[in-house]
Amino acid sequence: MIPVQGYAGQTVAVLGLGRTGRAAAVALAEGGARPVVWDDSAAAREAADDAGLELRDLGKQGALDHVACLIVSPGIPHLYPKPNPIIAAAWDADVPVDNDIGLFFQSFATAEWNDFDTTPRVIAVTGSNGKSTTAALIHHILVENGRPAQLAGNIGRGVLDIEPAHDGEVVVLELSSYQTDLARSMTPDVAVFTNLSPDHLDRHAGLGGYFAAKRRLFAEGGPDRAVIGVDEPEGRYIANQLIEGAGDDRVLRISSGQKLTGQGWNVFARKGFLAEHRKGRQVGSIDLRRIAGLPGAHNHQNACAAYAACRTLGLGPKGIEAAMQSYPGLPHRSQVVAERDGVTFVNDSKATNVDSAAKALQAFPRIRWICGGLQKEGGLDGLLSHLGHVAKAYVIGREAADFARQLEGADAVVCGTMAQAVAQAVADAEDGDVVLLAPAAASFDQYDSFEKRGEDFIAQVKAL
Ligand code: UMA
Ligand code: ADP
Repeated sequence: MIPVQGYAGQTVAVLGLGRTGRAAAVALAEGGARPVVWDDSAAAREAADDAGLELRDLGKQGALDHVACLIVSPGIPHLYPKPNPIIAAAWDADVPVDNDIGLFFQSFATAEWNDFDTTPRVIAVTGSNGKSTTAALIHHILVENGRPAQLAGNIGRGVLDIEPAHDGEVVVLELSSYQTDLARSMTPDVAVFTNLSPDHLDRHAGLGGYFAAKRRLFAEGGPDRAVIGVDEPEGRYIANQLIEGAGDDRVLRISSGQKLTGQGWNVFARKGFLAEHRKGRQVGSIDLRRIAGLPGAHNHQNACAAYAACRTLGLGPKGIEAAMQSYPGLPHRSQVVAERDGVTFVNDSKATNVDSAAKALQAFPRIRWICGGLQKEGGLDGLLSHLGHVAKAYVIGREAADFARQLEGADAVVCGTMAQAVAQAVADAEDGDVVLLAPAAASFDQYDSFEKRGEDFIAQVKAL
């Protein structure tokens, strides 16, 4: 774990006791602070008590007196849709509010680094979609090329839970908008922005608030190198804000689909080929079509982002390509789970929003599409122009009928449950079809998480 620096001898309050809060409390204590912790769930409080953490009801009058800082978990909405009462009390009492990401950046570098030959680096990845894939791919490429590396953040491991850095180590962090929104310090060496599409709008009071939260990663002091997806205007805006003039290679632009012709440092994928151009000349290329773990144009965008981030650390194109060949993929993202009688079953349960599902629908030629669940704001209109490869949609979820009704132009059948959807899709499937779970919705109407939904899909497929 990373002992937190800067709070020795002081009381620090921790709100939320999931993976983030528990790791933060332990790391604060290790750094000499006195953590006092709270969670709105009685079960979480009991578990913390059992683990020897000091509970304090942070909602009580005076609970924040003499508290140096309040550390908040990402799953707790602080401002929208309405202010959290404990966090609002901290604002009123002038208690600084921070999160584990802020603590990480203020604590990562230590005096030991003076003896290192190579300073440890941090690569932070944000964006609406492809964060986990890009972060995991960067980590895989580094490890395969003999560079010590650790992976943490939104991908599932609290950032303070990692080991202190070794000589030359690279820490790869996936950061969500919930995390970048609150962190008081964010100083990665390399920051990556994959893309932007609407998500988590209620939490950020709309797309502008959501983008502003992500953009903070590039504003706080600015990374040494920025890898920016420029397929949306928001990415082009960030890239422009960072450059000091044409050809400034502190910014690496990436694209899936566009040929980037500028004088700077560009990495783009077109028709399955990745190309790296620097100062107008091609310096590297990869045939991505042969890389099984990264199917579809959306994964080619992730490949460009990971390639670019690794190039900033001096890795060569050949070593990067070899590592991509062995990238195993992440569960629930374009995950091939079975092949049977010429039909391929793909679990993309993490496609929880319209944009990610639309990308999955373009990755395969003929699709039996299992979709539906708890719809996000904005409706399904963004999907309608991407239904060309869909032979039939099999809709699950409590509001399956409403979901199916919105899929104008598609042959859609209301199934309700995963078991029924898989059974019907299999009954209809022909040689060469892909049965794809890409729900375009959250899972919480029927499951605890997208992982549980994906596991149910796999179980139904295995049971065939
Ligand atoms: N809680 C309260 N009050 C509230 C809300 C929650 O006390 O109003 C408590 C809950 O009772 C619970 C704790 O807070 O005990 C949970 O905190 P949390 O939701 O922040 O969960 P963690 O376990 O700390 O996990 C978080 C991220 N969760 C969220 O952002 C919702 C994990 O990302 C991340 O992997 C982990 O930190 C380590 O960094 C998950 C996620 O869903 C995968 N992320 C979103 C996404 O990818 O779309 C952003
Ligand atoms: P994140 O961590 O940002 O949610 P993941 O890598 O976990 O991203 O992928 C989530 C879903 O988004 C996947 O199921 C896939 O369908 C889709 N996806 C992956 N990469 C991209 C991308 N670059 N653009 C759009 N959608 C993507």
